[in-house]
Amino acid sequence: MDGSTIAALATAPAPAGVAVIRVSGPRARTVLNELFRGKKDPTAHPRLMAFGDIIDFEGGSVIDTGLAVFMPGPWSFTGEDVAEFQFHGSPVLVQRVLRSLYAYGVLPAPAGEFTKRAFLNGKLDLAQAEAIADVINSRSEEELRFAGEQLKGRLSQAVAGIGEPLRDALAELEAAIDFPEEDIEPEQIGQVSARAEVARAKVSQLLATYSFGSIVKEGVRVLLCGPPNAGKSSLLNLLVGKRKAIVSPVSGTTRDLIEEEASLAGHKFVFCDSAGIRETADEVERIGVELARDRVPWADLVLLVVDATDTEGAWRGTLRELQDARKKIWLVVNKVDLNPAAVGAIVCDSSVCRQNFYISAKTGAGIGPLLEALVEDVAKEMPDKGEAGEVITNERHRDCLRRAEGALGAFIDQAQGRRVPLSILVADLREALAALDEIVGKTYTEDILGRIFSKFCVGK
Ligand SMILES: Nc1nc2c(ncn2[C@@H]2O[C@H](COP(=O)(O)OP(=O)(O)O)[C@@H](O)[C@H]2O)c(=O)[nH]1
Ligand SMILES: [Mg+2]
Repeated sequence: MDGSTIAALATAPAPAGVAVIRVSGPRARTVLNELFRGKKDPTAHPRLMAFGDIIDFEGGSVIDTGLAVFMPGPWSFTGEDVAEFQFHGSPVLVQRVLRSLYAYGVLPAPAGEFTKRAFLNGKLDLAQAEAIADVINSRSEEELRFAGEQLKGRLSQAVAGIGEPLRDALAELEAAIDFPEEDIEPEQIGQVSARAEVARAKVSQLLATYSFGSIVKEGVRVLLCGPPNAGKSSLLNLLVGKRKAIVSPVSGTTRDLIEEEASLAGHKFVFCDSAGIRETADEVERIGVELARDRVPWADLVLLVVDATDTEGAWRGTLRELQDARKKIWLVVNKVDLNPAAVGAIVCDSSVCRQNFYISAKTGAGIGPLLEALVEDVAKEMPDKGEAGEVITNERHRDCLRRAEGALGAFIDQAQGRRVPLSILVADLREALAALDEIVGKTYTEDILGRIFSKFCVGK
């Protein structure tokens, strides 16, 4: 921190009932003295709202009437002196108040700067700071629940619980290096190794929650794939409940990838429509087909949409491609209104496609079972609502845990035969701990902080 005083709009930048501007830093107190005039002096009554006029620093006119509050550090969110103004939520007023603050010498707060200062002042750890962004950005109940738990420190405690026994073990081994004349007993190594085993198992357990965690956060990714004109775009529109993709009898209409989020029974899904896969001379369509192929690895589930009137089975080639990519595939036979005989006749072996559906995107027939199956499929992966343990939803955390897992594995391997010098053993243990410490920010670099906080919104 550079001792600067910063300000930003904390509420959304749009007309609203109220706007909140937050100021943090050593000059927050004098900001209130100079730019707020009320019956009561907010700095004399910390944490109590005062009513009065917000003053323009240049010219001294009244910008608006509103509320001001002073929260002295270190008992504030950032740990610094904080002032907040509440006034009428007009973007024009917001600009005027901010301009006045800047004229007074307060600096515009970069994205995430308030939370970054809170972290640097020890008000919360790094995983909790990240959880604030997750809480703000959560778009489903499920997502909010996990972000809330992380904000309360649940993940941090779990990580600390894994690290503490290792820290003690490391201290013992380091002591043995410092006094090489007191040779370390093999039993002692064995004990440390046992502790490392326990830690590694817990790390693996946490890592295993990531696939589920990312589904909660990112949504289940469903790719609609298949020959041109099968009805992929029609189905996408039905799934997301709006006209998102162009539907047309002209085959090869969809060229771009069309992505749309939808919530089904409280679970987040991302559906992606793509160009029909076929050989084509049309340059633009060919690029579309390429995009569709490149999108396959992205998908958690591929809906292979085929036309009920297509008796040639031209889609079987695409199916083989998907199989090679080891994807979870469901066959969706569309347009059964045109060819009811296709029901049960056009099939995909259950060893290849997990499920077969027969629908009409035109009449809506068969859509219900497809939607139910989608929801059921995610619900299967959800832990019990009541006792969800710690869940990893953040890629950075996964990366740290993977490194910890690797280092612990190396330590355990090496310790077994005691084939390597103690100093190398100790290095592995240190690395594992450092990786765990990174999760909560016990160790960090400016680079890591930059990456995390730049994703925040301004004013948080
Ligand atoms: N009869 C009938 N026509 C359909 C059905 N689904 C789509 N279509 C028509 O098939 C054509 C191609 O549909 P579209 O969704 O653009 O297919 P895409 O190329 O796979 O995206 C359009 O004319 C649609 O109106 C269906 O279930 N029944
Ligand atoms: Mg289309």
